Order: sequence, then C-alpha cells, then structure tokens
Amino acid sequence: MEKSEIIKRDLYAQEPRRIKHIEGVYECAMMLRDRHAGSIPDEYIAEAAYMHDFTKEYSDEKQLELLSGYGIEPDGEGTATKLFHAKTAAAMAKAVYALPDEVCDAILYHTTGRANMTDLEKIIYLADYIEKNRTFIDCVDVRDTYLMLYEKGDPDALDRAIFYSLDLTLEDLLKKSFYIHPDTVSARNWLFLKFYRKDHIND
Ligand code: DGI
Ligand code: FE
Ligand code: FE
Repeated sequence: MEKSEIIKRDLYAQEPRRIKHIEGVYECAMMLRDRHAGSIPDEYIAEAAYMHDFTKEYSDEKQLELLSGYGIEPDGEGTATKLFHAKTAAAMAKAVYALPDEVCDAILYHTTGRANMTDLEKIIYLADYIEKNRTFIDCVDVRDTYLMLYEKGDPDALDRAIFYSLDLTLEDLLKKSFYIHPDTVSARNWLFLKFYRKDHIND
C-alpha cells in the first residue's frame, strides 16, 4: 500500500468535513503538475494533497499540544491560529508517515508560501487556493486569473496567480488587522521582485 493510500484511509476514518476540499486539492494539484512540472511523481502530489489539512479540524488546544510535543513554537505567539495546522500536519507527515522532506515542506508552507518556493510547494499552495470547491470571492478571482493566463500561454501563469493570491491574502489580513507571518511577506516580495524589478519603479 502506498503511503498516500494510508494517509487517505486515516483521513477518511477521522470523518473530517474537509474531504471534498482535500479531494479538490488533489485533483487540481495533479492538473497543475501535468501543466507546469511534469517530473513531480504522482505519489508526491497525493501525499502532500491528502496530508496538507490533516489536522485542520483539531481544536486550538489540540494543535498547541501537538506543537509543544514536537518542540515547535506557535507563530505570532499563538495569535495566528489558522497557521497551526500547517505546522502540525507537516510534523505528523514526518514523524508518523515518514514522508519525504520535499513533501513535508509543501505541507508546511501551504498556508503562507515562502520565498523561492519549489514547484511542488507552488502547486500545493495554488491548488489549495483555487480548487473547484472554493467559493470565496478571492479564490474564484485567482482561479479565473490563473485560467486566463494559462489559456493565453503565459509561461509565468503559475507564479503570477500565486503573486495575485498573496496580495489578496495580505489585503484581507491587513483589513482584519491580523498577525502577518514573515513567510507570507517573503513569498509576496519574492514574486514582486520577479515581475516588477525591470519594469516598475516605486514612487
Ligand atoms: O486550510 P485551508 O482553509 O484549506 O487554507 P489555508 O491553509 O491556506 O488557510 C487559509 C487561511 O490562512 C486564511 O484564513 C488566511 C490565513 N493565513 C494565510 N497567511 C496568513 C494567514 N493568517 C495569518 N494570521 N497570517 C498569515 O500570514
Ligand atoms: Fe490549510
Ligand atoms: Fe486546504
């Protein structure tokens, strides 16, 4: 039995409300892999997709317990509860399922992104944002933008869509006056510099 099959079995046994979303991420990530990074193995996509939100339904208390058990500090001194699940899922991916480091990193950075993301990290990050079951306006907007760029043949469709999604996420976080993780900022500025260094001058 492949590791991704075991994760999937354990995930379905937890009866999480997020199965539909997770299946959507798997399907979308496979499609993005076929279009943009053909050398990534099926099994890596499956492991990262089925594991990425494995702990999402756990209570904040359980997340904090898990983090402390793994010796990991919570982000924003515990104020950014939405970020707990990426760290706990990545830690479990390593400790419980012995997944490869590349896959654990795609799980770890699926919520914030980071500078210099690998293709696998980009694919899981974007698939999580635009999979077909997402109905939030920003997700629909990024999904449409990605498709438009891809259909136009833009070789940077993946990166441009991620850049746009990071801007929307940061805007939303600022509006709510939430803690912003440094990796979210680094990811956004990494792509900002990629696209604007040559043709955009700040006032
Ligand atoms: O777990 P999902 O809902 O599938 O998606 P996700 O893991 O991408 O989580 C999305 C949430 O994470 C969304 O509410 C915004 C939040 N988020 C992303 N970056 C940051 C953040 N929250 C804080 N406080 N700080 C961040 O930098
Ligand atoms: Fe998540
Ligand atoms: Fe998700």
